[in-house]
Amino acid sequence: MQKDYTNMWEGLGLNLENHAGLLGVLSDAYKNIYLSQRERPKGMEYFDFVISEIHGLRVEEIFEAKKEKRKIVGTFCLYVPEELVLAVDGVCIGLCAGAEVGAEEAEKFIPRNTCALIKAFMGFKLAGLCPYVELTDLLVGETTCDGKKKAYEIFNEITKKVYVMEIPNKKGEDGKILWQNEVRRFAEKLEELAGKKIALEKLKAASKIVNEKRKALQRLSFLRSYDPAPISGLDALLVNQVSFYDDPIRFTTKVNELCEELDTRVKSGIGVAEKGSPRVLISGSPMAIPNWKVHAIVEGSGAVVVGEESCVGERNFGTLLDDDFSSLEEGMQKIADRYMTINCACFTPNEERLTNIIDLSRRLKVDGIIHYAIQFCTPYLMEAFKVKKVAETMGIPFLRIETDYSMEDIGQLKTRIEAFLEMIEKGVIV
Ligand code: BJ8
Repeated sequence: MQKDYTNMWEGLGLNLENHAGLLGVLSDAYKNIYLSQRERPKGMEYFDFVISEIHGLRVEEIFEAKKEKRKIVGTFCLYVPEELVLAVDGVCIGLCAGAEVGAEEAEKFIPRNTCALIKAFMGFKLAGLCPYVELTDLLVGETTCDGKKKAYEIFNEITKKVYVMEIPNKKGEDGKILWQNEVRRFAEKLEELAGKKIALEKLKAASKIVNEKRKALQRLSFLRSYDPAPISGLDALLVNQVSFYDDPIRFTTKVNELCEELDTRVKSGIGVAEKGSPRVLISGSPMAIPNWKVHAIVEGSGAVVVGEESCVGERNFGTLLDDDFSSLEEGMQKIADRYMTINCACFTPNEERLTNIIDLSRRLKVDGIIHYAIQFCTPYLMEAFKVKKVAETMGIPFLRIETDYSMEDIGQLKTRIEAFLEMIEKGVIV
């Protein structure tokens, strides 16, 4: 029997009717997509529980953290250094949303042809659906794509708590200097917010926590290179999605426990799909909860997703921070360096992303690459053409998908994906 959180949601000013509708849709989708999978690892029970409490237990924990005077920092992008938030005893919550709710509300403030991810974070707030955004003390935006940059101006008018980090467009020396200064400026902002200075020991401890989380996610990613794959792409995607808002220490423990179970499965040759099933890499725009559409179609068609070259995936954990530093200045420098290794399509040039796709395709023994871009996401739509060339050079079949959060195109996507998988099975390169 689940606890009744109505009073808490009401206290946060949520629209109870809209909110009940959202939780109902989410719960149905979860049952249909997740709980119907076969051969799920037992370790996924924790993540099922986290989703069943998506606006419950974790929100309560954050309430408790606030009572202890800890600051809650909401983010929308991988470039925001989590280590710095933890170093002032803050709580870092990723706020991107993957559902088409509140879009109508959002369109009163931003154009219709804005990407679904931006519409969703605006819409969730405007329709009174997100307890997390209400609990935040600071919302951190960033100058990545044009849509986000401009949306944050409007979001600040609505929430009055947006702080924007400037991200350079290029990774040359000037860009790096700009970014180092931005990391220091963000640290100062957090110190001011929390009313405390970042101590070296705190920064080192925070760096270790975040690195351990990355290592656990790397471990999960490596396990997906086995055939048969010991875990479905849907489940691995969920773990990655949860990484953005769960308590980082508990999350790391649970991912490592899951990986231990997967180790055993690998040794016994147990998988979620037949050995030899087509192995797909999804590459492109991020997929926030509950955006499970493409994975569900691919895996429902008999293939297995073995990796996500995405911010909800490899771009989030691919590089560790060098946490061997002995002064605050050195720590800041290393943090800035680590975050500059993220290969977002907002950078030009962004050749490192292509190199990463080649490496991933080899390591995960990929049979096909599906490039996924959210409609109106110009950076990833543009880069899809370069990714296609890379796939062609490697002799890997390639499919480019452009979609949003709606379910209207499911039939059409299913037809295209099934045809693509058939081509993989026949060994045709497109
Ligand atoms: S580091 S991918 S999280 S910016 S989907 S809002 S890019 S139009 S989310 Fe991103 Fe940071 Fe880059 Fe990752 Fe714009 Fe595209 Fe929308 Fe996007």
